Amino acid sequence: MEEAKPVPQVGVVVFVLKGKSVLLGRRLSSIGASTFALPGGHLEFGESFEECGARELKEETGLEMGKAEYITVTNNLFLDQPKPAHYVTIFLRAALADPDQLPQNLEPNKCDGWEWYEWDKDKLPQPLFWPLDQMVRSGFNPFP
Ligand code: 8DG
Ligand code: MG
Ligand code: MG
Repeated sequence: MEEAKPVPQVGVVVFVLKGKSVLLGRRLSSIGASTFALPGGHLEFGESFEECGARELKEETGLEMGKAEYITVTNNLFLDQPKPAHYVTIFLRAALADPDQLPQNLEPNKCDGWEWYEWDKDKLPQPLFWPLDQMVRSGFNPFP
């Protein structure tokens, strides 16, 4: 049987803000393996961006998302991958429902672990997942 023609997918990712820091984890998934990225995943049928962000954050870190808002969208081509991909990625920023809650690594096959990193281009971990790296290089700041 012929393989289905690839189509763009929608990713929703969350800048979880705590003080001056954001939550990042080193990816183990094939796209962007070993680079630091935000929690997030695929928008499911019928979900709002906020519902998706909250669900992915909970599934991946156990954290309860607090108040969230849309900040930007990017068009990301991963055409040089063994399985080429195209993501329209929605970025949210959110606070934690409980600022004292600690992140857990609930999907250890997909992520090396979650840590808070100060949003300062010289203090962020390297290498960043390239969509995030591009945003940092362009001077993007997720804080309101
Ligand atoms: P799921 O099965 O839980 O829905 O998916 P996932 O395994 O959690 O998906 P993901 O790769 O973490 O996220 C989906 C896509 O979103 C990812 O392949 C590419 C895009 N994406 C970006 N930037 C970022 C980012 O900073 N973090 C994450 N997690 N995904 C990102 O363009
Ligand atoms: Mg996920
Ligand atoms: Mg994910």
